[in-house]
Amino acid sequence: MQETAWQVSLVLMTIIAFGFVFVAINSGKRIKDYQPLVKSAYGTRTKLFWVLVLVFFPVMIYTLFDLPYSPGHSKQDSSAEPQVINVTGHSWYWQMSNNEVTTGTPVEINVTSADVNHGFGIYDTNMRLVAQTQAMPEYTNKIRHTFDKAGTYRILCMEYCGVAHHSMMSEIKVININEE
Ligand SMILES: [Cu+2]
Repeated sequence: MQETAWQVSLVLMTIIAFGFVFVAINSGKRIKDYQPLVKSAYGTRTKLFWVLVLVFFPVMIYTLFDLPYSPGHSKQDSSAEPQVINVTGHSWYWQMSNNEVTTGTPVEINVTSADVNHGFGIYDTNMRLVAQTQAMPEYTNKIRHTFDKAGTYRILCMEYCGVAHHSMMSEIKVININEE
């Protein structure tokens, strides 16, 4: 899967590179009378703008209420002593102070980066996003999440950060507190 992603990326990068070369070669040529073309293109652009506004604004409003992860600051969380994981994103791996937590107690995750921006996303066993934040250099973002279900949760990078972005994977093992 990762190999396929890498090969597809390479092919797409090559196509884009050819596109740039094509434009560079043809940029010297002049089209004599392009005024009518400009007029119709501007007309299309205005129409497209309003179509995008009318279609995507309601979609945005509707989907905002149905975020696939919890907002993270629920009241029941605030009293208990949290389990802490400190995370640093590197190109291209996650450095984590701890990979094992238990269900029922909030987990406080402090996320930062050693180099460029990364996206720290936690996915459950069905690959559904449960929590996420940005990993930023010289800044620490905090997320608080209480795991209800035991299992191996996957960490994926959610922000394109370079050629080996797809290999930025890690795991958090969540153990059921009653089985301890
Ligand atoms: Cu990335």
